[in-house]
Amino acid sequence: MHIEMITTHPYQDQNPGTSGLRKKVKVFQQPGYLENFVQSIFDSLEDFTGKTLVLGGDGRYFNRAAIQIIIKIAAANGFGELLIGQGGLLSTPAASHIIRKYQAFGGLILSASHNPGGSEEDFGIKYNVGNGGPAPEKDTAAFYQRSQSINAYKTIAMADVDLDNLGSQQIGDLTITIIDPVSDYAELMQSIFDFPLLKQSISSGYITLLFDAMHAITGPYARRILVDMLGAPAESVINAEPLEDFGGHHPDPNLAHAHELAEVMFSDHAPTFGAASDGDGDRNMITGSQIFVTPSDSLAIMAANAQLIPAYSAGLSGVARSMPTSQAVDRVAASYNIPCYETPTGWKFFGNLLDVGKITLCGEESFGTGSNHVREKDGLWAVLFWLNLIARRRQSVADIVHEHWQKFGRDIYCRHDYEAVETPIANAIVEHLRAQLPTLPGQVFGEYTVKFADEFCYKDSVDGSISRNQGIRVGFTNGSRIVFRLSGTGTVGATLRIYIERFEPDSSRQNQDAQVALAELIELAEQLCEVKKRTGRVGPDVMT
Ligand code: VG1
Ligand code: CO
Repeated sequence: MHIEMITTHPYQDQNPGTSGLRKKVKVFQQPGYLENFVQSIFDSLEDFTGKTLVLGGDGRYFNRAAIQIIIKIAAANGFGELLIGQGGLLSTPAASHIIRKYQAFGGLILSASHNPGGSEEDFGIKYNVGNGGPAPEKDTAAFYQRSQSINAYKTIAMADVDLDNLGSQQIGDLTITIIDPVSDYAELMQSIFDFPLLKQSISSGYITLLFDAMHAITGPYARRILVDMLGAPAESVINAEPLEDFGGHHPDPNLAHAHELAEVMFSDHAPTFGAASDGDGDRNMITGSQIFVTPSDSLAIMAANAQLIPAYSAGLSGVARSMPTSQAVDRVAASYNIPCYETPTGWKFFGNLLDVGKITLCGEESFGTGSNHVREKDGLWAVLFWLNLIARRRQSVADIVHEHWQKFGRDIYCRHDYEAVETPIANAIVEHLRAQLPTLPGQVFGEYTVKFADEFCYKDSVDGSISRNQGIRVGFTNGSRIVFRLSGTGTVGATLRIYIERFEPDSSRQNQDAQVALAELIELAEQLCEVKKRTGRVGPDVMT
């Protein structure tokens, strides 16, 4: 194997965000761009000679080309084995599981998640460490630092690898194995959930379901698990063929983007259960006939019912949620007397808590839930969790949700996103909010009195690391909250996210529409941040 050193010049914009480096495909196609970033990662890691690297992505445009480039760089850098999903495909949770199961050194996951794909759209790359989870901030900071001064990368001259046929081949000291992307993951799901019960519930017609794979990675996973293993009719999985451009849509599982599913679920021929996942398979949207379950509620309901699921029958050690996620799960944790941790946005902050067993379940308001079975959020896992719940409780999704609210109260919740805001305007909004923080506590706005106003700073209770500036919080004396933060996954301008919640303990008032119930807080959020005033916009681009 002849190793070549290729001279390169650094790019200054390779700072990973909430979940890896995400840019337009055209940016990644610049000479040496992908190569630099991959070499910067390898330069920052130690002692991986002869070890295993997992490689796969969500199948979007540039996935295959990127994998061929990475194979050669990994070979030149001395890895001993590459495990690559057939066709270059691996969902994010499956990649996490494969890293763990085969005790790999780490993995590279190619995805821009829910962002659109295609030659003019987005691409992304993320490094996951040996526990199967996203690299912690100290690592991503090191990758970025290295990328700013890199002047050469290592590669080898070799023919492209056939990604479509299963099996191993040897290139010098490197073994390259093409693996089935689904089977290890399907086996894991079988070990967590009650498959015989699910099969019986589905084949008897007690549960009817519709799963929208949004032409993204979960198509093959959903077909194998829901159709082949659990006996759902083939037409229960729609948009199951992964496409490089996701059929021209955003593979983003919310009511706006998964509208095909939403229409069916709110029609008079809705099945019992409907769900969707995103580009890389780590997000989930849960619906039932005539009902949408907010991700924050979904997390709380999962926590409250975990003991009905075989893998969690012994109970939960603790739970965690990202800071902007509603406090619904906190109420469950308090009633079960287990700890509840509040972490910054992004799955990497759950890793330590899961590793040391402080938590079993965790989730985010952004359609992400997961557990200690892997170190990523997991879309199909959440789907199976809900199916298992419905089968065990023999109740509709709506009944499960309403009963939960009656017992714990409802945290009425919404998120408003203002996308592609000019960066200077977005930064000015944050500065403006920051400047108000010291004067807000004690101020009264209608029925809301500010209890605290701060910028979230997280101290990891396992390794003591500190992450500052993780979003601006305004909390009120009645438990309501408004949170503002800038997205770390976008590729155009800045996205301002506004998260709003209010607790409603009175069951006669729990069935209100969230936008109506939160109208006063939504207005107050505008008063505080002035996003409409400063951008001239009339409303958010996306509401979830
Ligand atoms: C968003 C979500 C965050 C999630 C992240 C990655 O980040 O808010 O909760 O962990 O996406 O999800 P941000 O910084 O844009 O708010 V995924 O499915 O893109 O890997
Ligand atoms: Co995703």
